[in-house]
Amino acid sequence: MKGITPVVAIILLLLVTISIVGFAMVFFQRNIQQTSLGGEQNLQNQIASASVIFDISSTYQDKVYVRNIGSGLLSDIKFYLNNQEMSSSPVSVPSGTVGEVTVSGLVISYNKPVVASYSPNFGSASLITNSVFAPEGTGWNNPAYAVSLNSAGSGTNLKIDIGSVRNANRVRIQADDNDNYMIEYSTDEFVWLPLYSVPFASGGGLRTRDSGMFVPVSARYIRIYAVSGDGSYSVSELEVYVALTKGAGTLKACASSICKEINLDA
Ligand SMILES: [Ca+2]
Ligand SMILES: [Ca+2]
Repeated sequence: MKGITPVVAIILLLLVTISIVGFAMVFFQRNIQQTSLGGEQNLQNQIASASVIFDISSTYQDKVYVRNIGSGLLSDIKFYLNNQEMSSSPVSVPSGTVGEVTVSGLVISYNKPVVASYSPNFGSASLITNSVFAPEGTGWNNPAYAVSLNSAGSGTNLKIDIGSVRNANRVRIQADDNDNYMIEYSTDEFVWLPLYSVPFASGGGLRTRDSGMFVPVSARYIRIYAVSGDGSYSVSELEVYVALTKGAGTLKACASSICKEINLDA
């Protein structure tokens, strides 16, 4: 083969070598940059988490008190009750202070069995614990959302079994607007005590009423019946909230991958 002289071959070889070395240098440089960036990020994360030191000092009903014993501002905490995440109010606790956080959203009635003491004219009893509220103002007799209470009086009731005795401190109910209902609680299904007298509402159709916080009661069974109104009664949801008191289980708070737990039953 005559085409390529040794000199040209050497030049070609040199060019190939130079370009390989060049590519390799660019490649390694990028990797080194990425590695050092990653290292810096890790270090920053470590410093951030090292400055987050806190503990749960106490709880009351729906309030959690967290003490910031770290050097930085304590924010962005998540709360869990028995590993179920709760929603919570924004937190901003300066170093060396105790901050109050309101937690909510922990409903103990979801998907719990409901027994009707009668045969509903429309809807099914389980609709009141399926965690679905109708759009406000939905027709009172819409069977996709509401179950009828065929008449007034405690004998015509819907009864929820929470499954064990829990500390309830709030109920939220959606029911026909122009009626008064009674919610009662029991530990044994025999002795019933008043929990919340559901007031009349306005606006028409299914409307939500909220008891707000009350002093926790021990309850396993919750029942609702109509007291008075226009004779047309229905309920679409009944939420029972748990209080952060003895019997509630384990409360966990997590911030910057550090978690603290307290056993409320202890
Ligand atoms: Ca519902
Ligand atoms: Ca009504």
